[in-house]
Amino acid sequence: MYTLLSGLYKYMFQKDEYCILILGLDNAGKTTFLEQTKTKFSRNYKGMSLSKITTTVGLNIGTIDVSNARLMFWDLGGQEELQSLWDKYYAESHGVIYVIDSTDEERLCQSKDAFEKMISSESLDGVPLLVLANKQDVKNCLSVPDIKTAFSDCAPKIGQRDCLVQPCTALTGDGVNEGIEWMVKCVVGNIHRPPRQKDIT
Ligand code: G3D
Repeated sequence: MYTLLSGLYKYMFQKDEYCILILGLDNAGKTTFLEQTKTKFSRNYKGMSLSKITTTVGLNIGTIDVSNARLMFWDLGGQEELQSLWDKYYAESHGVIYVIDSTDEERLCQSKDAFEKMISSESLDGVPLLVLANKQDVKNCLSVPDIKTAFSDCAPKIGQRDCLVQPCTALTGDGVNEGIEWMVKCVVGNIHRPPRQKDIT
């Protein structure tokens, strides 16, 4: 009887909560992506004007509900001095969204180094990685194959983890739904990182 009642309570009043990190160099479009995600997935959310977003210093957070899952996003600052804080969040995270500025060929190598350092952390073993090739609206930007080639020597470190490189334009929302839906499917199916149970408020 207790099991039945607690199962019913869980079904009605609890969600499985997953923490998703949004990482990448400064100016990659992390905050724009987060705002676009909240606008698309939260009913009644009135997003801030995307043109007013400035680069992340510190931490932006956001929460969305998709089916029975609650995704809590932590958008961390990407400046070099802030990257040293990223690993403080790894142990708690269920997924990583890594945003690349596809127009910034000059800093692509820097972005790859930050990505490689991040995936080398044991605390992220088994965590799904969504890599967003952002700013695809800009003419002559780097394509997904260009980015895959530039990041190809990271492949052994990615290992068996779920990983998707998704073209995206955070500014217009293109590719946002596909990326989030993929991430939800991966974190829900990931037996290595069980969710937290959260009462619905
Ligand atoms: P960050 O949080 O990674 O630092 P932001 O990045 O979200 O603050 O975005 C940095 C700049 O990139 C912003 O421009 C923002 O409008 C722009 N941006 C983000 N996503 C896209 C995109 O998909 N396409 C284009 N063309 N621009 C994008 P400003 O001019 O405010 O610095």
